[in-house]
Amino acid sequence: MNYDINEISSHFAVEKVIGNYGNGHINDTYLCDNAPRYILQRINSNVFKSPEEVMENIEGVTLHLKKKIKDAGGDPDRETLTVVRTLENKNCYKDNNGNYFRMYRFIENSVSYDIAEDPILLYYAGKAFGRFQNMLDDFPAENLHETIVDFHNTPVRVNQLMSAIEANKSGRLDEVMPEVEFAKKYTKYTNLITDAMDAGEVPLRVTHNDTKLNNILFDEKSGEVVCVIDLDTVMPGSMLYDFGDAMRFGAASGAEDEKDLKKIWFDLEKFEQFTKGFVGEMKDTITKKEIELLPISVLLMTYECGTRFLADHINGDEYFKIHREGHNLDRARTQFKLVYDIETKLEEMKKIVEKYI
Ligand code: ADP
Ligand code: GN1
Ligand code: MG
Repeated sequence: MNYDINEISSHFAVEKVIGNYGNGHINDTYLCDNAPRYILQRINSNVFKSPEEVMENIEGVTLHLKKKIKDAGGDPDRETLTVVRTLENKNCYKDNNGNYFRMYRFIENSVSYDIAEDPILLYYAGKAFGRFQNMLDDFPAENLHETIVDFHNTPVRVNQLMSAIEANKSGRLDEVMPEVEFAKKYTKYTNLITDAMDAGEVPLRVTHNDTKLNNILFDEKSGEVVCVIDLDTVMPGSMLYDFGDAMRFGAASGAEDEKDLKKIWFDLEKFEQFTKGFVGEMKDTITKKEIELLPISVLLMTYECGTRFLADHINGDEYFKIHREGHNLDRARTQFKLVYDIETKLEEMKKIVEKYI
């Protein structure tokens, strides 16, 4: 760490940084325990090559959302993020070592979940991500920077895995041959979403692109959704990315890094709850092709995430934060176990989708 976080927070006129916060895999997140409280983050510039563009997107998107929330009679300070500007009136602070920092108001009386014990949380999450897309359906997509190019382009992600295998930078390839074989076996699905998008059958929308359950804050008391957070990857994309990625994480029976794979399967009850919430919100604009691809999008986004974890393990853990040896490999294994299970449940998933259309 080549910065003093207390010195950094002084550029936002905020004191008392009390330490790391949350379970994100990308940014360094700190809590500032003032009254009011704040979240201070170092933006991961290995992942986001242009942090200024990330912040331009976030300011544009949150201003748009605040207006929509206000018009609907909601609380714009609680139902979306609020960027705190620096003393120099900038949306982030760049230090002399090239680190970028930003600050948000802390959303009080809220919790985020890594696993949903109660499937009803998935219903609220589905509604929230559907509503999020709806509120952005008139946001000018041409104003958005592509913060990570080809973020959910599954064929590109598979190619990145193949390059990692070829380079074998960490020398770990020999130990992961079963996972590599699994990844290769499933390439038959790789192009399904990108082909439908290229053919104009699946529309480009403004999407969140990182719809993990822990990127939603729930009200501590009522259990309902307060706010969708982690807006770094809001970009033009497909609704299928948001649906599939949310289910990859939210409908898993266990943690993303669970070592005991017997505890990992795809939970259809959670899938049903989320589908009910999401499709309910999106029913006015969802297309026939999107409906058809909803179940397979879950398999694809889970497969894609598995290939990313596996590639990162083979590359020597350059991208995702890890907290133990083999962490990315454990994550890849849960994703592949889920892919295997989802494949057997596609027909049932189709029936569930049809119920809510
Ligand atoms: P990452 O990109 O690393 O996942 P996030 O922006 O998702 O970073 O933040 C990490 C965690 O910090 C979130 O999962 C959430 O628990 C917490 N968090 C982030 N922003 C806020 C906020 N404004 N108010 C309360 N908690 C927050
Ligand atoms: C990362 O930032 P976080 O932890 O919410 C990643 C997602 C992955 C996810 C896997 C910018 O999400 O794409 O699906 O980890 N975000 C980025 O848990 O790469
Ligand atoms: Mg996050």
